[in-house]
Amino acid sequence: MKINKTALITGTTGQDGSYLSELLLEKGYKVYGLIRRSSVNTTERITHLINKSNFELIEGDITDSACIYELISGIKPNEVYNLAAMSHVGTSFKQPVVSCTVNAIGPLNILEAIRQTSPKTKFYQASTSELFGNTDVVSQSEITPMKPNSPYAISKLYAHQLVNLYRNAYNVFACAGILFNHESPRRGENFVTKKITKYVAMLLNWMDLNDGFPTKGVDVPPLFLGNIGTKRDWSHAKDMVYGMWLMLQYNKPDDYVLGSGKTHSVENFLDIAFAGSAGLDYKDYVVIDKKFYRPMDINLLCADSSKAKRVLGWKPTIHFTDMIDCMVQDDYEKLIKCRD
Ligand code: NAP
Ligand code: F7E
Repeated sequence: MKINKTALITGTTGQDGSYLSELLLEKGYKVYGLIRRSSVNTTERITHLINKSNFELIEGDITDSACIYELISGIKPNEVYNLAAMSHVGTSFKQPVVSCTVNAIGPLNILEAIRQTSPKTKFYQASTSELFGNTDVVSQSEITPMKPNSPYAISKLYAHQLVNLYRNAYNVFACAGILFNHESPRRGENFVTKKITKYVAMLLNWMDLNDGFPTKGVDVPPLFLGNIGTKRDWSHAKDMVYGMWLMLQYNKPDDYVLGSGKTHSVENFLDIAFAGSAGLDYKDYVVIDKKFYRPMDINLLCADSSKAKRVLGWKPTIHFTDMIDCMVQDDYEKLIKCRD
């Protein structure tokens, strides 16, 4: 396949980075994936890409300005997608300095390297619906006032504002995708959706191997969760990475909200995963544990993606319940493989 563009993806080993790498490789890009040094293997989500000729992993860390400067001035990629982050909101309350360094200084390092050494490089920043905080606006769009209420969101607001600054002051083609929650079988283990689908898969596996239904605390441990009353706008990560790519293909840089426009509580998610996939009542298995509550949380998020639809032609294609089904199914298949 003819290679027509080069892209650098930070956060390649993460959920979105793995899907975006796949998408860009399919489109004929040469993809450079930034990977940070680790004492354990972090390439589980991209194992299937590692031997592809157009895919190259480069060791580095976005908090290291020297490393990022050398990388961007050396490759001068057509596009940079900054997906690297300390992405867990709950953890950001416990590690505020790390969250700030990675999520705010990281993108600053990248934008400065672009400005100084590769000004034609297009830049995508992973902004977030967390920027809105607890808002009175029913459906949040690009013009909704931002009231971030976690160290994660505050660090992301800094990066979001940088995108605006570099676009207006230096003419860098910089876009921010204000993405609402998105999930997939590749979702990180300590996000609420993945905790739930993994647990349901474990119950299904138990039922395959035993007669009847498992009893909490006897046959299986409970599922410990925090605040299940909050509401989120959930989409599939595959739809979202396509939207990221569309933003950088449009003829002018801008910010876009991406989300489904539908909101569900964590309790709804639980209901569908337990009843829909296993015919079980989540109340028989879930224990609320204050340990998973946050000092501040967002009660309700719901996207207004009409701009992305109108300008980019973007819309989500994977339905909420189908996404839950495929997450449970994937977790279940992983357990079946372990049986032999
Ligand atoms: P994720 O699965 O947690 O992936 C984060 C990635 O960042 C991992 O590859 C991680 O590497 C890497 N990383 C962390 N610190 C780094 C550093 N200092 N230098 C280089 N790489 C570093 O996150 P995700 O769900 O794919 O989300 C992608 C981006 O979108 C994040 O910026 C997130 O904040 C944002 N976002 C996500 C959502 C969502 O619902 N998923 C919604 C809105 C915005 P390791 O593998 O080594 O940990
Ligand atoms: O929490 C509640 C929790 O951690 C969702 C990130 O990708 O999306 C994500 O952030 C809700 C919250 O995602 C547990 O309190 C209850 O109200 O899955 P989450 P998040 O905080 O919405 C945004 C858009 C991002 O940008 C982030 O990077 O579920 N909840 N019980 C729980 N949450 C977790 N993690 N664990 C629980 O046991």
